[in-house]
Amino acid sequence: ALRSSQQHVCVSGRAAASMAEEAKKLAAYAAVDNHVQNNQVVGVGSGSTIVYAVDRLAERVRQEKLNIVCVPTSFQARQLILQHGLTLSDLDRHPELDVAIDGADEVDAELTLIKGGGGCLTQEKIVAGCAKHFIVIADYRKDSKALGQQWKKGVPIEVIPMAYVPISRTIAKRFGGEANLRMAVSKAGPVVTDNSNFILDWKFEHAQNWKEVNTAIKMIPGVVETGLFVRMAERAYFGMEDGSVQFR
Ligand code: ABF
Repeated sequence: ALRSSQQHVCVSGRAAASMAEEAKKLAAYAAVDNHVQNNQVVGVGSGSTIVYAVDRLAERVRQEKLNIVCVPTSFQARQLILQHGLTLSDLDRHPELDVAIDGADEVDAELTLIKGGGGCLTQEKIVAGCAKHFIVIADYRKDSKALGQQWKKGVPIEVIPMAYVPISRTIAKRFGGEANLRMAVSKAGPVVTDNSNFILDWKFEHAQNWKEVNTAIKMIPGVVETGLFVRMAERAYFGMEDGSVQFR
């Protein structure tokens, strides 16, 4: 009996995972098809959902002979752009982007985002901030009424390594909850970002005025950037369990 119930859990776990992958793909394709046009500069986000967006971009470049230039938000994004034979650029050459497309860890009703589960929040925020339109792609599990309902790991905050203890204490004292140093999976040391910094994950206790909190945390000496994206996203596409795509 034990074995059969374990098998059941395993099979339904696999089915859920493949449903989520399909949902990511639906959202990514919808964003690329609705927001990317010929002769554009496109910001390329990080994570697993963006992989489908880059697939679709490459497909459209091949099929429609689109002339587009891509600006990456991470080492991963850079590799994806190169592996797909897309044109790689940077903010020196293209400081203004037509559109940036990226994933998120959670998206609330106002399109406030938690990002940075993958540790690339600073570059992601810079690139999104340089784009005329910032479009989010996600599966149904990221869709939330209020931040913290879906993403339980807290708000990622990139910090200068020497300051992680005082920053963590200041955040807990002023805003409640706790801010913990993100450790590598091996637990041998902290996660180090593409910018050679550390990440704190702030587990907040209750809803906040995210605009104010974001500004206040950024003012703490040693904070590089927060994973709170307030009033930046113009639209979010969600791939749904039933195979549809919703947006807001
Ligand atoms: C990045 O990738 C991050 O800001 C966010 O943490 C994550 C989303 O990843 P996925 O698409 O794998 O859910 O965009």
